[in-house]
Parts: sequence; structure tokens; C-alpha cells
Amino acid sequence: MNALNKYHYDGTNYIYGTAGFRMKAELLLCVMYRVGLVAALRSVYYQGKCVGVMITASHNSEEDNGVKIVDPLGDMLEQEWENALTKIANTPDELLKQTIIDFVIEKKIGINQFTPSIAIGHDSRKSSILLSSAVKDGISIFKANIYDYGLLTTPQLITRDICGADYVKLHQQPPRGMLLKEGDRCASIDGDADRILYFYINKNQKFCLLDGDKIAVLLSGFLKDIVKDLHMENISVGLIQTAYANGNSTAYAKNILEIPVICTSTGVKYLHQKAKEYDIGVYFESNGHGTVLFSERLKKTIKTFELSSLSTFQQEKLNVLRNIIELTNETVGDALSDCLLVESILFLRGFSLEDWNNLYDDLPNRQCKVSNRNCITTTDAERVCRTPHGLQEAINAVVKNYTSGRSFVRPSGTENVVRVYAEAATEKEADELAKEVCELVKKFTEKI
Ligand code: G16
Repeated sequence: MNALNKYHYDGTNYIYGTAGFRMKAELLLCVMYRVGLVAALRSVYYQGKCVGVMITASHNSEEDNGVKIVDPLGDMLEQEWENALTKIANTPDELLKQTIIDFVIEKKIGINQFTPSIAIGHDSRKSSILLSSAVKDGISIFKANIYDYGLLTTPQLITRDICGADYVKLHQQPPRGMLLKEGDRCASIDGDADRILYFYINKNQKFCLLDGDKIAVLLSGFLKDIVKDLHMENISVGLIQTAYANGNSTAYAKNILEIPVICTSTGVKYLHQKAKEYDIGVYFESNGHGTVLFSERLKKTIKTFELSSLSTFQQEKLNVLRNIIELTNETVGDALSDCLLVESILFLRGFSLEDWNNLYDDLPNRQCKVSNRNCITTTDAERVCRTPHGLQEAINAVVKNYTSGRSFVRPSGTENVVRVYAEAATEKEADELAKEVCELVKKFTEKI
């Protein structure tokens, strides 16, 4: 491992989270080399099947970059390997070789039996080419087949100004330069096409956003009805959200659709895990990341249905359910598959975007960021701030003054910022609450 001089570990604390490793690009060279090593091992672990490595920081600004490993079937890396990768990334140079050997033994990875295959791509950030070569140096230690796809997408261009789901969601307005007319039906995806949001302008020229919460409610309500129509009483339907879910979406799902709602920490991997606990697990983040998971039990049940015992109406519903399952990408949130799901359900329901939007009214909400996430810790699926001490109590005291007020703060997993979320009964109140909570975060974090 002579390359270690070039990729020297300087003591930076690296954590492989839901967005992979993501931070200032200048800190990532050493970690990229180690990602290359682990990606190759992952491929050998899968008997030489192709593993992906994507270098991107999605919506983060230009100076950041990041990397994610993708399993052969497109899945996210499993938790145990995430932990191992975090450990390997934080291992001093002189211990790296032994740590890798220990890991190979522990996981029974047959490094002499299979040739690893790695597909690698990168986005258009200036730092990406150098970081990609560091990953390739790591992979090359294992004499792998490398398929370098080079420049693949340009998320940082897409998501910041020109268009993009993050921009539309955070600014609650159409992409810059886009003139919306009444009757237009629009959707925005993000740079890696795993988020989708719909929007339109109504007859009063008001911008209306149909975000991940609206998609989740549309999908779960539709699927719940089919389950009812087919009398599948033992089939469970659940909705998984995060703290960002609009309060009215949660209330609608619980009270009108009568679907259990679970809240997890931010990050699709947490939602995905929870969704597996239901026969039909619908999960969406407000930002448009999400999909639906269908259990094997449900799939078996619908295979064994006696068609002759069903009415024509039920046969149609069964057919729809089978097609919906076929259409869904259960591996990971997929903007294009989600778009087709939404379009199909709107068609089958006979809904316009306005009908869909009218299922419930979003509570006005704001998202802001304040610098320095280091001293913020949270609990209860990020809805309660544990430290700095006293901050949560201060937030509670402020929230009490707002009608339907709710606010939480959490450290971002992708940028060095504290994210602040606030919702309240009116736009003005949502603005004021967000501002007050931002001030509180500044006050409490400055003290430290
Ligand atoms: C990633 C994750 C998402 C998460 C988002 C924001 O998205 O995959 O699940 O919602 O980061 O995370 P945070 O608020 O912690 O910065 P992406 O599109 O950036 O890969």
C-alpha cells in the first residue's frame, strides 16, 4: 500500500451516513482511496458482481463532494458494512493493512477466488476527477475490472439555481426563469433522480407544491382502498415519514385514511427499514425521496386469489394492484417510477393536480439553516433536541405562542449546518417562528 503516502489519513473524523461520505472536497482524498478498497471487497463478497461507486454531493454546494457505494442490485450499503467502512476510513495509515485483513477474515471474503468489478461515475464538480482517481487507486489494489463511466450527472448545477427538486421545495417557487401558466402540470426531480415533486399554479396565480407528503398520502390512500375492496383484512398498510412531514399530512393519514404513521430520523435508509414492517409500506420524505415496499406475504396472497371468487370490480382492482407492484421500484426511491405511479393513480382516481392538492391543506412551513451542527444532538426521531441543554425548552416556550405551531432543529447529515424547520397556521406565523427558532439556535450554540 505505497499509495498511502499520497492518501495519508490526517485524523479527520469520517462518518458514512445516509448520503455516504459527504463533506469539503479537500478532506476527501484519503477517504476515497479507502472507499475504493472497500468497494472492491464488497464486489468480491458478492462473488465478483458489479458494485457501483458514485462521486457526488447531490444538492450540496460546489466546495463539497461525496461518495456512495451502491450494491449490485442498486441497494444502499447494509448497516454492518457502513460501520466497517466508517472504521476503515478512520484507521491510521500504519494500521490500515491489518484492519483490512481482519475485515476480510471476519466477513470470509474470498479475495483469491473472485475478481472484483466496479462501475464508477462522478458529477461535474471540479474536485470529482481527482477524487475518482483516488477511488480507482484503491480498487486497483485488488486487480479489479474497473468500468469508468466518467461524468454522469451535474447535480450541483441542477439543484441550486437552473431547476431541481431541492430548489422548488425549499423556495416554494418554480425553477428560476420558468413561467408557469394556469393548467401547466409540472414535476421536478433532483440531480440523481431519486426525488420528485409536482407543482402547478392555480386560478388565483398561487404556486401550489405537491411534495413527498402529498405523494405519500395519494399512494397510501389508493392502496388502502384496494386492500379494502379485495377484503384483505390481514394485510397491513403503513406510512413512514420524518419530522419534516407536514403536520396536516400526518393528521390526514391518521384520521381520514386511518393508516398508522411512523416517524423516523431523516435519511431514506431509516424509512426503508421501517417500511419493511408492513405488507404495504409507503415511505416518503417531504423532499420527494421515497417509494412503496410490498411484502412477500402480500405478493403470495395475490398470486393465490381464486379469480372466480371475485366480482368483476374486484378482478379489476386485483389487476391494478399487480400492475402497481410491477411499476414500483422497491429497491430505492426512483423519481421516474414514482412519476408513473402518481400519473397512474391520478388517472385511475380521475384527479386533477388541484383535486389531489385539495385532499388536505399544507400548514405553511419554512426550512432554514444556521451554521455549526457540532454541538446539536437530538432524540425521538430528531423531533427533540437533547443538547445544548435548555434549547428544546426554549423552543417549546416559543412554539406555544403560535397557532398549530411546530418546530424542530437537527444537525444536517450532508452539510455542516443545523437545519431548522417551522410550521404554523399562517405564512406570517411560519416566518416568525422560523426566525425566532434560528435566533435561539444561534444564541445557544454561541455559548459553547
Ligand atoms: C440525502 C439523503 C436524504 C436526506 C437529504 C437531506 O439526500 O439521501 O434522505 O433527506 O440528504 O439530508 P440532511 O438534511 O441531513 O442534509 P441527497 O439527495 O442529498 O442524497
